[in-house]
Amino acid sequence: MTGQKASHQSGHIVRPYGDTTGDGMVQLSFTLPIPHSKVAEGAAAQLANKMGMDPALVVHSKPMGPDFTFFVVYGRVHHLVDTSKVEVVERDFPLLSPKEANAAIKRSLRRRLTVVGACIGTDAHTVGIDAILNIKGFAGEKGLEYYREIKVVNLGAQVSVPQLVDRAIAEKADAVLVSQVVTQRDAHLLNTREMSAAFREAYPADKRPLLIVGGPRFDETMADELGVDRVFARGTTPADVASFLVHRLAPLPTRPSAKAS
Ligand code: B12
Repeated sequence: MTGQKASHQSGHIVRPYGDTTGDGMVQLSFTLPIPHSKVAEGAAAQLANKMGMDPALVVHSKPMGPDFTFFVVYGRVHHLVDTSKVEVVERDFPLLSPKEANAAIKRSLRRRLTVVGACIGTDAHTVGIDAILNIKGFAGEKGLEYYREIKVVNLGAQVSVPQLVDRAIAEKADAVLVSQVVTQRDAHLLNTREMSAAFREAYPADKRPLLIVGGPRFDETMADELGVDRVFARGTTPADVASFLVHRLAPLPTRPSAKAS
C-alpha cells in the first residue's frame, strides 16, 4: 500500500506569476560546461528558448572555475497547468500526537514497537534520519526516541544492507527506516531496491518489517516500484512517521467520524 495517489479536484487552470497575474514568467538555473563568456550567455538563452521560454533573459551568469558557467534565466512560458491532473500522495491516515500514538501502540501491540534506522550505502547525510529519530526532533516536534512506546535503534551512516538486515532480525524490528540523501547516479533508487530485495529474501512475506524510505529527492509515488511500504520526502516530521507506523502496525479501531486531516 502506498498511500492514496490523489489528484486535485478543483479543475483549475493556472499559469506562473512573475510581475502580473498569469504572465507566465519563470526563473530557471543551470550550469553549462562552457567558460564564462558572451557565447556562454547566448548558449544559455538558446537552451532556455528550446525549453519553451520565450523571451528568455539571462539575468545572472557566474564562472564556476575556468571551464563552467552558472546561469539564472528569467522568461515567459506559455504552458498551462491543470491542477485537476496533478497526482500526489496524500496522507491517508490520521495525524496523531505522541500521547495518542503511545496509547495506540500500547493497546494494540501490548509491547513497545521497535524501529531500526540507518543511512545505507556510502551516504553519510545523517541529519534527515536524525531529525525523525533523535529526541530533539524537527520543526518543533520531538523525534521518535521521545515516544515511550517506540524503541529506536539508530545505526547511523554508511550502513551496508547485510548489516541492516542482520540488525533488524536481531532487534525483531517492526519497521526499518532508511534515509537516502545523495541521488548522484540514482544511488538512492539503486540502494533502496537492493535493500527491499534483501529484506524480501531474508524474511517470510508475513514476517517482514515495514520498510520506509525517506530523503529530500524521493518521489513519494514510487513506493511500489522501490519495493517499500512508504516513501517520505522533504519536510517530513516525526509525527508523520509515528502516525504512519501506528496506522500500519497498531491500527486504532475505525471510528466512523475519524478523518485523515
Ligand atoms: C549537511 C550536508 C552535508 C554534511 C552531512 C553531515 C551529516 N552528518 O549529515 C557533509 C559535509 C558531511 C556532506 C557531505 C557530502 N555531501 Co552533502 N549536503 C549537506 C546539505 C548542505 C544539507 C543536508 C541536510 O542536512 N539537510 C537537512 C535535513 C533535515 O533534511 P533532509 O536530509 O532532506 O531530511 C528531511 C527529509 O528529507 C526527510 N528524511 C530524510 N531522511 C529520511 C528517512 C526517513 C526514514 C524518513 C521517514 C524521512 C527522511 O525527513 C527530514 C526532515 O524533514 C545538503 C544540501 C542541502 N541544502 O540540502 C548537501 C548535499 C546533500 N550534499 C551533497 C554532496 C554531493 C555531498 C558530498 C558528495 C560532497 C563531496 N564531494 O564530498 C559529500 C558526501 C558524503 C557522503 N559520503 O555521503 C549534495 C548531493 C547532490 C546529489 N545529487 O546527490 C547536496 C544536495 C549539496 C549539493 N547541492 O550539491 N554533506
